[in-house]
Amino acid sequence: IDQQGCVVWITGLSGSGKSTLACSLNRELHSRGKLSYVLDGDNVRHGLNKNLGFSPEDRTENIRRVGEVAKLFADAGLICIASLISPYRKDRDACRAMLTDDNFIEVFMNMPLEVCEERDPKGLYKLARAGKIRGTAGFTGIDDPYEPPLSCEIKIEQKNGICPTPCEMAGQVVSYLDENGFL
Ligand code: GGZ
Repeated sequence: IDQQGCVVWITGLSGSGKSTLACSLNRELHSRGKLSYVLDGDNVRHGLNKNLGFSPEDRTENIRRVGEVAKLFADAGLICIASLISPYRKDRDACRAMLTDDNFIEVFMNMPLEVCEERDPKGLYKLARAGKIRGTAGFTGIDDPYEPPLSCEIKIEQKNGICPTPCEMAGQVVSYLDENGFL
């Protein structure tokens, strides 16, 4: 195999476009004949992490487990795309520390809360604003913190108030991977 594995770690608020980017990027990589695999928070929480909720401790454990699995994929030579809110900086940094620094590519979905809340694909922000999210944990961005990266490899953001398309977002990551010898 001549493929150098890595982890593309996508972090950001609910509704910021993480899963959309992950899916678009995965498809683009496959079309280029590259092996990749998506670990999405929402999916992983149905299986591997079904015993975890949204308390700070559970989010930390969620990120830790996904980081370990992502590392295994990268060791196997795949491009592993992890898309989770991963709200706490120390948890993302711990995942970075599991890998060779160059092999951890942090992608920050720098979308304003208002944009994410306006999209509200699952109606969760509305529930959160109404104080109707089950359990004791807060909802990220509303009553639970999101700590943006201090330095990240890639930032996805609006230009002149316009959000990039899934294709443009994937293109940005593909360019980075290409320039850094992962393709
Ligand atoms: C944040 C929540 C919560 C709370 C349910 N806070 O946008 P979604 O709906 O489809 O994806 C979100 C998902 C977050 O899972 P992660 O594993 O990515 O989170 S973390 O990294 O913080 O562990 C959201 C939904 O679950 N969801 N309750 N209280 N998001």
